[in-house]
Amino acid sequence: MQKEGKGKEEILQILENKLKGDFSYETGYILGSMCTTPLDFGKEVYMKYLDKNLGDPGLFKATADLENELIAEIGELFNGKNIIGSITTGGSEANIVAMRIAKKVRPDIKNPEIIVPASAHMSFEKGADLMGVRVLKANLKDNFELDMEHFESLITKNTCGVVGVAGTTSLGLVDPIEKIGRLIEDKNIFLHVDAAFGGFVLPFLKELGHDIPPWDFRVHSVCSITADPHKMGLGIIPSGGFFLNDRSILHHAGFEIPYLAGGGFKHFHIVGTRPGGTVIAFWAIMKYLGMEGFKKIIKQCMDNTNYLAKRIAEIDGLKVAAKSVMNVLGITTESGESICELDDEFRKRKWMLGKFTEFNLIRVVLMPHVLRDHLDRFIEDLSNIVKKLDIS
Ligand code: 0PR
Repeated sequence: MQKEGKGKEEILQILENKLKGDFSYETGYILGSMCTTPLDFGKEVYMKYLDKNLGDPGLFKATADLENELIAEIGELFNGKNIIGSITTGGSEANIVAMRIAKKVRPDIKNPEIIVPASAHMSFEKGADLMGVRVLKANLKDNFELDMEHFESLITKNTCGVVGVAGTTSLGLVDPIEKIGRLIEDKNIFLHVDAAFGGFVLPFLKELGHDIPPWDFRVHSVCSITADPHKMGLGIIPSGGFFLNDRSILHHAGFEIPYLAGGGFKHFHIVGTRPGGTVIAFWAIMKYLGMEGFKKIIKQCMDNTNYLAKRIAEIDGLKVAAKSVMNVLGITTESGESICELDDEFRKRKWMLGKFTEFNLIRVVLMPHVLRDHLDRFIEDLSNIVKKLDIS
């Protein structure tokens, strides 16, 4: 560390230079990210309240109340009643919290197992590693749908939890949550839905008239949901969400910090100190956009998704991996040839996409920062790459 402090202008200039290597959303090159730039109004609100610490709800009781109000409102959006939960650092933390609860509510199981679809996010493996739970993966069929027979065959007396994904990381597909619910009925098994991405897409798609099978608390057996503000909620990075339908679980499985907030306050968080600013910002974003605001954003994203799908269909040698349900699109080769070289070529041209080698697809996420103009540039490059690599 240097002895004397530098001037603000100088520091800002140094930072500007040092951070030049980062990609920025507005260029359109970030085409495979599930995050986007937060809504401007959200940033404004966040800046105003960034010193609030929800790790100590004794000091910031009003912010804690606001968080509960926000959770309840989102819970209603997910067709639940009296939903509790918290804004987390992201979907990974929310999924790990869910896994911990699934294990905790079944102390009778000595070797607990949680069944997840093969498409489930890495966070379930992290959780398994951290808490000594085995994660069993249910196969997908050739069309990327969950193989329900295989899923069912994995359920045993060791199963403490099952997971369905509403908006898979690779393709944005939605698992048949009702069917999963039926498999575990009356079995005292915890059902968690990972809607980290889809949580702030599906309710608005439904309002836009899309046929969306029940995936949320409308499905009786669903116990908890992950849904992230920092993905399609346009919230501050990082902010995820965990939503639970049974308050009584908090009393016997919540952590208690006896010296804080006068004691008696229980929570599920993994972290201690927690931002209040991200919570307040998302409360404000929801008030500001309302149902109509979110619908408009999702419609634009879906229009772009359909546009890209149409343009891909025009290119010989390539196809979409599956019909998009939401604003995620997989590109694969018609012949089954590997997409790895394709991804390398994209990266050389600065297009940042997601490469899923296990499914042989490249993921495009049509986030709100992606514009038609970016897509036209992308398609032009794509056509040239296909020619160069002689994909047919
Ligand atoms: N569940 C699902 C279905 C997800 O897709 C993700 C992350 C998570 C949980 C975990 O969420 P957090 O990353 O908030 O903990 N999905 C993105 C992905 O893996 C995360 C991401 C976001 C990656 C932005 C890159 C990026 O630029 O693609």
